[in-house]
Amino acid sequence: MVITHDGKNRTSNAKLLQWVDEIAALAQPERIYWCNGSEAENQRLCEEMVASGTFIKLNQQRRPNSYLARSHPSDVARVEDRTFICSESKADAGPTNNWAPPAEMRATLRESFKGAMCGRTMYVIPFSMGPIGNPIAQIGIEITDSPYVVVNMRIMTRMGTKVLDALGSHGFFVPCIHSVGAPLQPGQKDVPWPCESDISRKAIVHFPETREIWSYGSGYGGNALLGKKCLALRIASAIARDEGWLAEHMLILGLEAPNGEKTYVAAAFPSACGKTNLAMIIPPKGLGSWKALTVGDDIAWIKPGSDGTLRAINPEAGFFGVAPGTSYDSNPMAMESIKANTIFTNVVLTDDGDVWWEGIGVEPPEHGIDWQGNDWTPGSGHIGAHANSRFTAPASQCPTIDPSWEDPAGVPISAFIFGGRLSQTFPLVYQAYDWNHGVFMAATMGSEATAAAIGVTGIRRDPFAMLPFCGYNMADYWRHWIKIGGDPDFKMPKIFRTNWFRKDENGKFIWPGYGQNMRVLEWIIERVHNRAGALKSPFGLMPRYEDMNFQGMDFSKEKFEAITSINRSEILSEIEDIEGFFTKFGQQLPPELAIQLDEFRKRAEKALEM
Ligand code: O2Y
Ligand code: MN
Repeated sequence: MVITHDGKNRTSNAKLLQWVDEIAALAQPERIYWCNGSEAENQRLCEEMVASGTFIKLNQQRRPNSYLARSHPSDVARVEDRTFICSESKADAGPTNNWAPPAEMRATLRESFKGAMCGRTMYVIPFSMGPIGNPIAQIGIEITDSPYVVVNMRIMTRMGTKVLDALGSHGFFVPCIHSVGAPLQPGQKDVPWPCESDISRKAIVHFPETREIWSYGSGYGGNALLGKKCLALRIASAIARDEGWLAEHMLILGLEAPNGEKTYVAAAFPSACGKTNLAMIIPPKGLGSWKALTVGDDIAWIKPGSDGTLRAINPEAGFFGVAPGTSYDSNPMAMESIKANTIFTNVVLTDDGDVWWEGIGVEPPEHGIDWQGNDWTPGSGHIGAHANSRFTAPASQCPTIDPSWEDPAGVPISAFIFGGRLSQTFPLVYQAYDWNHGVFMAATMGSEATAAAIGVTGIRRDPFAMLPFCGYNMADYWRHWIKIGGDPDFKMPKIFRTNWFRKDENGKFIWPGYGQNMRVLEWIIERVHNRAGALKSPFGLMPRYEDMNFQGMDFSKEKFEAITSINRSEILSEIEDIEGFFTKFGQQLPPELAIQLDEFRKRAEKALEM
């Protein structure tokens, strides 16, 4: 076995050295390479991947220093069915996570990893989630046999030798072990995207008690870039519970009013609700000179500061965004962020060496190569870019990145916003009556399911947008939120719910969304600073027409009423549906949430008497 780069000599962390040796003995790589995170290393790996067929170098004039990768068609998204939380007790994983006994899972993983890296290089990636040295940051070490993972991790995290320096000889790190699960026999030719073809052997496994991650069989996204969903959410949520902070699936946005007052909000949405667009929102011209600044687009770590405010950091350093639908209309700042130094995965390659996807806002090329590597034309009868195709780009390239985005002290959060994609029942925006009501609003959020079999309202519940990302029992997670909010030393943010997606009787969206969402944010900010009016409703405190700023926008009172109206039978089905959802959690359900459901019912019944 050949060991290259001096990383091994750069750390005296005995635990790290022993662990790397142990994994190497198990996975049997041909070489071990300690990543230093340098530009030269990155260039070399990219060139090697061009040579091996994993990467296509894009036109350097159009997309400098950018590459396209095409995954295997079986390896295009996170594999939730094969994602496990292996706590000692099944109850600690809860009813919404897959669980397996840790000892049994360890035995399975050892079997899978035995010789899994034969013929490949084993990369050791030291990375930090959060700015290096930040007291909130967590160090992870990912061992992987995928160079694609290395170059993506270099964008998504702070990575390299400087992390080993920060780790020191006794520092704590989260061990993250990853293999694509495709060992090479002597003389066997590699493929551009190696991965385990048997889906039942793929496994993304978290051991929350020992803070370990093992991922086998997939090279894609959250399955393989282990700093993101695995560490920054599943493992970090368990650490946060134990240490009294919050690890959340939230964007962080700074909003500067025309008078210069700055307010930060954190927001959680299930997928397909325009979360990245909101994280990079451009306020509409008619509204006055508001400025919106991005701190993070996906994950927030939130800790009480010494003054009791909740302070948030973005633990990531890059964006791993969905390409389809991203355009200069929907998200100009994302488009600006991906002009260079970007890795694209599963989009269309144009004949002039650039990229294209459905919803990019420019005409499709007459001819291109689709995400599966086949000739493609607009008349081919199928989409060119995979629906989950991605771009990986440095957050620092976002023109509206907040000057405080790497501030070790984090930014003070004044409001939490939760949303969903719901075509009826739910008003545009409402505020929680108090903290526990806000936890209830977030615990019951979700989006409309395509198959209405989910419940009486057809809502697929995604509490706090954390359903696939909570590293422990969801009911205990709710209890943790209730506990944090009950601490008299903390100044708690106000809590809101939004729904941009309500439709009229003709099935048309009533609210235009995108930049106009800033008007909703403005009402939220005015509520935070106790300056805007609101009306009591069964859902919560809602704006009246006159409480929102529609200056420079043609939005009639009738439309406003249509988007905020409350329907008696719909609200009763919602209550019934929540009751069924809560039943899943049995005795573990925090009594505070049962009380909130009761209060909701009482408010609705009172409104129905009218
Ligand atoms: O498909 C994947 O592997 C990634 S999923 C993802 C990526 C970036 C941000 N959010 C998500 C998500 O599923 O919430
Ligand atoms: Mn996400």
